[in-house]
Amino acid sequence: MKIQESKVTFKSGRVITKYALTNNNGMQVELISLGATLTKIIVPDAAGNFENVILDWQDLEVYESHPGYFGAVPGRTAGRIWNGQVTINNETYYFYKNNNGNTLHGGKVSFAHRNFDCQAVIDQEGAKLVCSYLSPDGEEGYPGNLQVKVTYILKEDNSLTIDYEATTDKDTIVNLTNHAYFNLSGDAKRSVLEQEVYLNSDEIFATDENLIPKGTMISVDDMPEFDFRVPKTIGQDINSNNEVLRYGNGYDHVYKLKDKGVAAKLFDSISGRCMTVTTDAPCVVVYTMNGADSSLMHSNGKSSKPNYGVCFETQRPAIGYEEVFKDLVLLKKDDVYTQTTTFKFGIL
Ligand code: G6D
Repeated sequence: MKIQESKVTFKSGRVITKYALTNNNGMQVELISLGATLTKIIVPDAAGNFENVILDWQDLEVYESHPGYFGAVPGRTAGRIWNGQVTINNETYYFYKNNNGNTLHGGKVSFAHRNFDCQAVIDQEGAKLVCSYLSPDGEEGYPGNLQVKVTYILKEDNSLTIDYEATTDKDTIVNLTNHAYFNLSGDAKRSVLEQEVYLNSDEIFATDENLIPKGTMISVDDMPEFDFRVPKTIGQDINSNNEVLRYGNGYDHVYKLKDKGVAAKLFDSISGRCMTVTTDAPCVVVYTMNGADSSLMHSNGKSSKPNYGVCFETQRPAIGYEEVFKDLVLLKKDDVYTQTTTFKFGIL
């Protein structure tokens, strides 16, 4: 195991730190302290070619404010909050409305755009990066001083585990995830439309046209476009005229997981790469990058294009109409929020 680190100073004067964690098989994970962001995951294909399997930006300064949250930890609450407000203990808190009159991924300045304090260490578990951030009471409208810790662990079995932990001194809401855009072709040489997905889920949260949960569920038996219980390519149904699919202009929906353990799998038959996602989170948002800013360049030298990445954002549900599901993202004073997710890479 090896860890390298270096400082980068942005034009804004902001100083961030870059990290590269490498295991003894040659798998490499690169991160930056800004947003506790994953910038590269480099794994071999069936022919032994080591290539990056997540989308990252050529210019690191794009990460300072990009609304795609590439590889970052959005927060204080990943996902959406209906009408940008929540009532806790009879007090109503108001958040910045940055998405169709609702709040998305923590509001105006998400955790994705905050610089974390990171410590690198190698121990018996693997190569670790422990990223901490103290979100002050009232930041982005949220109550409570929230101490956040996100730990990335690269292991010798070619897996990357992300452990999330948060504590607060006042009842608040919290919902953390990682917003990496995966593409197993390697250096995003192809779109993800021909890559296959498996999901351990029978139902999605029903939403309105702005992807706000309504409080009910939809069985994938009734909407087979969303059924990934048998692996199928992302492109098979993505352009169907299903109304719910069109709300997201593709997949951008919260799946309720059947149980803890394997949540999802991603396969690329051309490169031979595969990835297994396991989590103790109750849900996963599958997002197929349904829009892109073509003026921006990924590190492969190509401009950003839709459907060149797929996200598996393991998390709790969003807060929907009339604050439905808010109890599932509540964190009481003196309780501890935890979530752990592992991405394990292999060859078909
Ligand atoms: C879009 O609706 C999607 C979100 O789900 C996603 O997280 C974001 O882009 C990056 O707003």
